Amino acid sequence: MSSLAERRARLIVHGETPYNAEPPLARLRASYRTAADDFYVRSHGDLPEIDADGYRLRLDGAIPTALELSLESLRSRYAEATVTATMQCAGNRRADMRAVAPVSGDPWDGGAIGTADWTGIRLGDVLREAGIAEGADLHVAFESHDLVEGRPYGASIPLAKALAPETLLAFAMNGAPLLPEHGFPLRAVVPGFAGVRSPKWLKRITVQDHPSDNPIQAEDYKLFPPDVTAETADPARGHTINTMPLNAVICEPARGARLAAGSNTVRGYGVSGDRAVVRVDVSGDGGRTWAQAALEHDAQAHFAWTFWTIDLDLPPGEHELAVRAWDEAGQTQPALPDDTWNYKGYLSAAWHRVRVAVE
Ligand SMILES: Nc1nc2c(c(=O)[nH]1)N[C@H]1C(S)=C(S)[C@@H](COP(=O)(O)O)O[C@H]1N2
Ligand SMILES: [Mo]
Repeated sequence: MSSLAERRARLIVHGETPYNAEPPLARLRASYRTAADDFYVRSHGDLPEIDADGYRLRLDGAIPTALELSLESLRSRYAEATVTATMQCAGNRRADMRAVAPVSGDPWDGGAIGTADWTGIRLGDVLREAGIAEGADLHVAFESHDLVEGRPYGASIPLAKALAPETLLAFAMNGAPLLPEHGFPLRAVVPGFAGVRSPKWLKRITVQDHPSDNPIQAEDYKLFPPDVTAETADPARGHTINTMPLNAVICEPARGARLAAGSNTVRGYGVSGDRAVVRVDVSGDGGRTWAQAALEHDAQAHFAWTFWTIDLDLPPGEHELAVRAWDEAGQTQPALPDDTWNYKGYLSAAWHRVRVAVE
């Protein structure tokens, strides 16, 4: 395994403590499954180092008997499952929103996203075996080993999503044990939901009748209207971000690239929390005219991104490339980041625009 310092050197680092970094977009687009050392890292506190031998996961709350599971007992008691899914931060593409008006948080470009084969066990298997009352209006709260401002990281998901077959307690990514920064030895993977609901370094899972009261759940990762500011925001009135919206990004060419006149290949990804991406339009003239890109999607992977490619014939001059995806409900993305601006810079999903110079 490479060292964290070596992996860090491959990424665009937004912050050292907490450690936050994303891959360059061309490298992200290089493979449908993102290599673990090219996968963005979003952390709110420290990166805990956990000894796998002494590790225990605790399950408690609204289940008949509390459980303590070692990694070994977890692996032997429940069937192994692998899900190919995209993980994406609710702050992905925040930099575009920051161009409209100031926003809080790291200025992520389009790289706070990645796709992997996640292997683990189904959270639903564990909850059902523990005797969960299916169909009850309950929440599954996670608590982790990292500390955020002195308190363990915590977040929750509704019981229905916890029981869904795609939701995992994962110990491996692309066939290898999780890297320390991605949650070793065990993390939740909640496909289709914002990354914040997939806690890393799991310590405890509690079934309860209310969402987690951890600040990460109760205060952060809420969507507010444009007239709300940091001073006026009432967290109780913000919308909890779970399912991620439709989005698309141009990964190549890079912003500001100098290209030769003629045919140029444009590549990127499209993604949607729980609907299929059915069409991707690409424009060479800032959105006045569009052509359809060829799509590449793993048919088995409902919760994974779609790669797209198109050759555009570009005459000499300055051009603005733009992309917008369409989902199976016939919905598409807003044209401008102004349309969905919010002071936290979440869910930035307007047409992605890249200016290039053609000679
Ligand atoms: N324990 C813990 N889990 C966490 C976080 C964290 O800071 N601590 N960050 C969350 C957020 S906001 C995201 S986007 C994903 C990122 O996962 P990754 O770093 O493996 O890409 O992890 C989530 N799980
Ligand atoms: Mo995130």
